[in-house]
This record gives sequence, C-alpha cells and structure tokens, in this order.
Amino acid sequence: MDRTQAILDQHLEASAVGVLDAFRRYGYLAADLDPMGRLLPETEPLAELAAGTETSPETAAARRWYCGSIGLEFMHIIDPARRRFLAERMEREPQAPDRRRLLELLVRGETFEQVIQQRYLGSKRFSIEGVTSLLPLLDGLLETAAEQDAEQAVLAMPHRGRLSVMAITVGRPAAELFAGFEDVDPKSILGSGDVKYHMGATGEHVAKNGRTVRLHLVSNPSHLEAVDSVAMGRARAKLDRVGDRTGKKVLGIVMHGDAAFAGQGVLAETLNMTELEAYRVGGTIQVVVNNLIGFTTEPKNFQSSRFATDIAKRLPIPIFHVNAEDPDAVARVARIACEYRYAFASDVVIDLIGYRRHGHSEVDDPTITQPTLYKKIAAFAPTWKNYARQLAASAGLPETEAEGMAAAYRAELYEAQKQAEELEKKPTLRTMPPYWSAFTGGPYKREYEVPTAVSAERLGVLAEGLTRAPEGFHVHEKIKKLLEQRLEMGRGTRPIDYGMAEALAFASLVTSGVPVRLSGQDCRRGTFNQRHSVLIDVENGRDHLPLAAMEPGQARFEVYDSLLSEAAVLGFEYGYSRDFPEALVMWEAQFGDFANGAQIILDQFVTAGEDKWGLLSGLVLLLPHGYEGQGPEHSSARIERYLQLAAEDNIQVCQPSTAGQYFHLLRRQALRRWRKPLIVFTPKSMLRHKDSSSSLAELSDGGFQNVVPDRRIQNARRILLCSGKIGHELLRERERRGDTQTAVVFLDQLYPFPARELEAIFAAHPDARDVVWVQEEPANMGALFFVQPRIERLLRRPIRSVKRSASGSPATGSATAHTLEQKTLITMAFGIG
Ligand SMILES: Cc1ncc(C[n+]2csc(CCOP(=O)(O)OP(=O)(O)O)c2C)c(N)n1
Repeated sequence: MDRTQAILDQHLEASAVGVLDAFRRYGYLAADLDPMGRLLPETEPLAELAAGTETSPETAAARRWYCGSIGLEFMHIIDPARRRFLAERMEREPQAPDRRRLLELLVRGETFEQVIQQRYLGSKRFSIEGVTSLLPLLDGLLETAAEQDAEQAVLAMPHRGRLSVMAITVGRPAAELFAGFEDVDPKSILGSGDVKYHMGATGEHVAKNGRTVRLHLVSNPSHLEAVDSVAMGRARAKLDRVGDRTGKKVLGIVMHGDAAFAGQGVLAETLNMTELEAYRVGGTIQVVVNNLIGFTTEPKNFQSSRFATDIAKRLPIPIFHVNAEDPDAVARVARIACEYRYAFASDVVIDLIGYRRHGHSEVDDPTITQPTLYKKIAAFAPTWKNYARQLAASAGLPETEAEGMAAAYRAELYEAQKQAEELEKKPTLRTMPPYWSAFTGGPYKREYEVPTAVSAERLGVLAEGLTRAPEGFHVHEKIKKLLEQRLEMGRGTRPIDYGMAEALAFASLVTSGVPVRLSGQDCRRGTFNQRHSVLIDVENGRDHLPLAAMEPGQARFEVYDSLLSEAAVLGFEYGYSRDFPEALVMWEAQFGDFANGAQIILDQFVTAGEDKWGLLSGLVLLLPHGYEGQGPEHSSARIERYLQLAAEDNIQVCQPSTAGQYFHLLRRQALRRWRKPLIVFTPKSMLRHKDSSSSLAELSDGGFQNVVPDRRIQNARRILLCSGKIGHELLRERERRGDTQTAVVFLDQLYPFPARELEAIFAAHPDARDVVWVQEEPANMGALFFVQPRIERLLRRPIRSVKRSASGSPATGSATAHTLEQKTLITMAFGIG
C-alpha cells in the first residue's frame, strides 16, 4: 500500500474533513464533464475546503481521481462499506480497457448513423452521434454482468440512439432495421404497428468469458419515462420465474434523456421502488444519455438543479457523471457501476454527458435555436475520430485501422440495405419466450372458455385453509369473527361476500398451480376493510398469509401494499404480466378514479400494446366504483374512459354484480388461454351487501355470465338494462312497488359487448315495449354512449336512458343531494313507459 492509499484509508475511517474528503464530497462539481464546455466546473467548494493545499501531492492525486472525466457523487450514501467500495475503486489506478473494442463500437455506431443519413435522407432516426459512447458503456455493463453470471438483461430506452443500440448492442441484423425505413409490407399493419424507433427487440450479448446474456429491449411509447417501471416489472417477473430474489440473473438497464429524467414525475416514482420488497430487482442501472438539451430547450429552462440526475440523490445510491468524449473513462464507469450493483443490489446512476450532433431529429434544424453551440459542434470531430487520433498518439494503433473498420462496416451496411429492399415481410425483431406459446390474443373466440366452477366440497376445504392461523398466533378479535364468518361461508351456511369470493378464487388458483400477485395502495387489508389477506399477530405484529400457506407445493401468492403511486405501480404490474402470463397479476386502485394518474400506462401499454407491438398481457385492474354520496372524487372509476379505449377485443371491461360473478371472472381470467387485460369495476358499499352476496352453489356451478338475466320476471313489459350497484337498487325498488312487469338485466361485461346474450334477453321478453338503459353516471359519462348504439342496432329501434344530467365533474359534493338524485333516477326508471 503506498502513502496516498494509507492517507485515504485514514480519511475514509475518520470523520475529520480533510482535503481528500473535500474532493470525495465535491470533486464531481469541478470534474471535466462536458465536451462542449457548457457545464462549467464549479470550483468554489473545493477552493474553500482545500485552500492552502493546492500544491500538495495528496491534492494532486485527489484532483486526478475526482476531477477528471469522471465525477462521482457518493458521499451522501450512509453505509460506509458502500462509500469505501467506491472510493477504493476511484482511487485505484484504472486498468487499461480493451481500446480496440471501444474504438470498434464507436466506429460502428457512427457509421451506422451515417449510412442511414445518406440512404434515407429526411427520415427521423434520433441519432446517437455525440453520445455514441453509450455503445461502449452498454458493452462494458454487459461484460461485467456476464462476469457476475447474469443470464438476461432487460433494456429500456427512449428514441435517442435506439436504432444503433438495436443494431450494435442487441445485434439485430441491419437489414431488419433498414426495413423500417423502406416501410416494407405496409398493408400487413394497416391501422396498427408502431414507428421503428419504438419497437422492442431481442438478441444476445456473447461475452468475452464465453457467457451469453439474453437481451430484451422493451417496446416503448413516445411518452418519455413511461417505460421505466414496465422494464422493472419485466425484470422482476423474469427473476421470479427462476426463483432469484437477489437480482443476479437478470440485470435491468434503463436509459433516459436528461430533460426527461429531470422532468417526468414517473421517474421519481420508479426510483422510489428500488428498495421496496414488492418491486425489488436487485438494482437497476439508470443511464442518462445526456446531451444537455431537450428538443430545443436548454437545461436552465428544464431543471432547477446543476445536474438532471439530482432527483436520484434522494436515494442512497452512487451517481457517476462521465464525459462521453473519454471512452476509457466511460468503460471504467461501466465496470465500477456494474460491480457496485452486483455487490450491493443497488440502483446506480450513470450520467453520460455528451452533445447532440444534429437537431432533435434529423429533420430539425438546431441552428435556429442554438446557433453558437451548433457552430461549435459542426467544427467538432466525431467521437471515433478523436479517439482514433488519441490512440494513434498514445497506444500505437494507426488511424488507418479505424478508417479500415469504418469502411468494412459501411460495406456490410450497404449490403444489408440491399437485402432490406428485397424483404417482403416486415421483420419482427424479436423472439417470444417459450412461456408465451400456450397463450393467445386476437379476437375473442368462444372456444377459449373453460370451466370455472369449483365443487362445494373443495370450496369447504379451501375455506378451512383460508381461515386457519398457525398454532399460537394471536388473531385480532374483529378478524377472528371475520374468519369464523368466512368459514361459515365456505361451508354454505352463510352467503358469500366479495371478500370471501375473491379469497376463494385466489385459493383455488394457487392450489392448482397458478401464481397470484396483487399490489396496490393498502390492498393487503383492502381500502374498504374487505380483503384481510394478511393476518397480523396482535401480540408481536408478525404476518401470516393464509393464501401462501394453503398446501405444500402450491403456487406463489403475493400481496403488497404499494407506494403511493399509480403510474409507476401500474407500469410495473403491466411489465410483470408481460413476463409471467401463467400468473394472475393484479393492480388495485384505492378508488377507481385514481387510475387516471396512470393514464399513460393505460393508453400507451395496457390498451394499445397488442395493436402496436403484438404484445399480450393478462393484467387485471381492480377499480372501486359506485355512486354512494362520497363526492366528485370517490364515485366514478370512469367507465367511459375504458370503453372509449376498447376496440379490436383489446381489453375486457367488466362489472361483476355479485360475489359469485367476481369469483368466476377472476378464475376465467387466469384459466383461459386468451390473454387480455381485464378492467374490473369493483364495488364499495356492495362488498358486504346481502343483495350482491352469493350462495355456495353459485360458485360451485356455472360460470361467469356476461349478461345476468332476470329469472324472476317472464315476458316483461319493460326491461331496465344496467351495470353494477344501480341494478340492485332497481331490484329493491321493484320489490317495494310490487312490480311484476319490469325485468332488471345486468350487463356484467360491457366489452367485448355481449350482443349474443342480449339478443337472448330480448327474445325472452318479446313484448317488452320499453328498453331503458339506467346508469348512475351523468349523461356524458358511464357506459351510455357505448351501449346505446349497440343495443339499438340489436333492437332496430331507439331506446331511452335514465342518467344524471351531463356534468363537468362526476358527482355532487353533498351526500343529501346525492340521495335525492339517486331517488330521482330510480323513480324515473320505473316511470318510463
Ligand atoms: C411525456 C412526453 N412529453 C413530451 C414529449 C415530446 N418530446 C419528445 S423528445 C423531447 C425532448 C427530450 O429531451 P431529452 O429527454 O433530453 O432527450 P434527447 O431527445 O435530448 O435525447 C420531447 C419534449 C414526449 N416524447 N414525451
């Protein structure tokens, strides 16, 4: 150990603020990070703390370590072992990288971009030039991960450099990527598909140590950062598949633009997931591909901090800043960052700072908004040329060699371009994992239906398991009562409520090999005190999950209270469902209306994923819904939104009217091979209401009914069609009135629209003069706009409707006004005709 090493070790242990400590803390501010000189070194803190030591050897060493092309923020990490790990690596002489390999990657990246530029002038490609070092960075991460025995990497990234990453990192044949520019086979994707720089891709990285790391680049919408937690969910599912909770086998690498990283809230939500048991993946490598510009906007207008990455400082994780024009430093950061991730199962941020050679896209002229910067960039040589020059001077690698590499790759790309012109079918860029082969998407077919009933005897056994606590476990008095009641429900001596119906559905699934995963705010207990999936020992606070302790060899049951986020959590669960199609994966909103916090995930992934990318998901959304006088915010889960997004059988939109229907719906979703997102509007006050409870026979017989007919009324004069709680209120009113002429029919499935079942209803009531749609929601909301034309098409005549008046907000803030409105609705429904 040399003298400087001894000093630094001392400093790491001691609390005294010395020179080295000052550099460890503030060196990153004075580091040389921006090749275009926009981010000026901030020397104040160091000048103050290291005053008088400028000429000392310690200061010179510290400056070399912390103020070169790498700036590291790590002193905010509390764990000394982590700080020591990082200091030790930063203060060690770096190993020489494989410079030829770095050069080759840079040459390939920039040549690839240039060839597209020449051949497809005027097309957008969102060039990587200026931050081409992303390619050696990814290579370094994957090489290090392979040394740590990684088997797969999940990559997510926005537009910038995506095509280069697909070609050079993921290894897709260039012809496939050029096919996107040739727009091969447009007829096959009329009205569907996606642009080339959003597509997902699979490939592999064959590492120097002989290991192969499978790569999955996640399909991505334009909405920046929306993919972040989707990628994490995918990584978690892949880890769960192989039973790895350490995160070693699957590495997540998520790339970001700097403006997006600083600006988009979902990124902050996603970062907050990293240490949470529900969402942990052993650490994600967050790479900011930082060109210090966002479209035309400069950092001073998109971030209130020096670095875009400052948002990540809330976490105890290292943030590396590295100058993209120093490929050796980039390679070093890749190694340290990945080793750190593997040592501590922690997120790591790498802020790769370069520039953007062209406009935001190549059809955009940046000289209008950043004229002086772009003059400078135009005079600045491409990264590979600078690096080749440097290597010629320092490493004896002749510049002609780099030229040769470029020429050879260019020739290869010209050849690929010719192949692309000849392609007849649009290439898919990916191979689906084998676990998808048992499942299917596309239009609904009746042949997908499966039995969902469970024998009464079996339900009794499951109920016993569900209500059992371990020996010596102290169950809360109220819960003891609940468990007794649930046992009675399972034995058929008490009507089954939603909570028990759901528990029985889960129990029947996990004991037949189907894993169940649910996350959402407070969903372990349930917002409405209805689920109680976890028993808590009142003496010691210990947990017991009956559903996870049903039978030996059962499938996994997981239920998690989520962080207070909608977008990141829904994104995560969507991602999870993408890599675990055999499981029942669910997200529950606290109240259904909060789901609009995740609107991007709904619009861009859940409802459009199959159309854009051909990717399926069986994700379930549980959205509490119903007008109960709680005010504008807790009444409506916005049924209208989902129905507007429904087309091509892309989703299922259901509102089960009874506990039994809910049971069959959940089981149907898990057991059919048809994989489609399922939106379920779940009850609140009806959770325990006798009217929506079911008998044991309803679970042990039959299946989910898309339309629930009225079995008590024959050949009605009036048919009230509805969905959800209002139907039960209509039934009560009918009873009160002693009405024998009105049938109340529930549409428990709104989409795919149950036309066949409704036709049967109309045929059963041939004399029904009035067919009325009744809903609680205002005229501009709810299912009215969607069902009315469809019902009229079936009936070949207009129908009438009862609803609240059109309104800017879903419901009144007054409970009394609500009651009055509700009464009026019911009276009007029976007054028609
Ligand atoms: C949520 C969202 N808002 C706006 C846009 C439009 N948009 C596309 S790229 C871009 C700038 C992104 O800048 P940055 O994150 O720094 O990435 P860069 O393009 O510079 O690589 C904007 C505003 C978008 N794609 N997504």
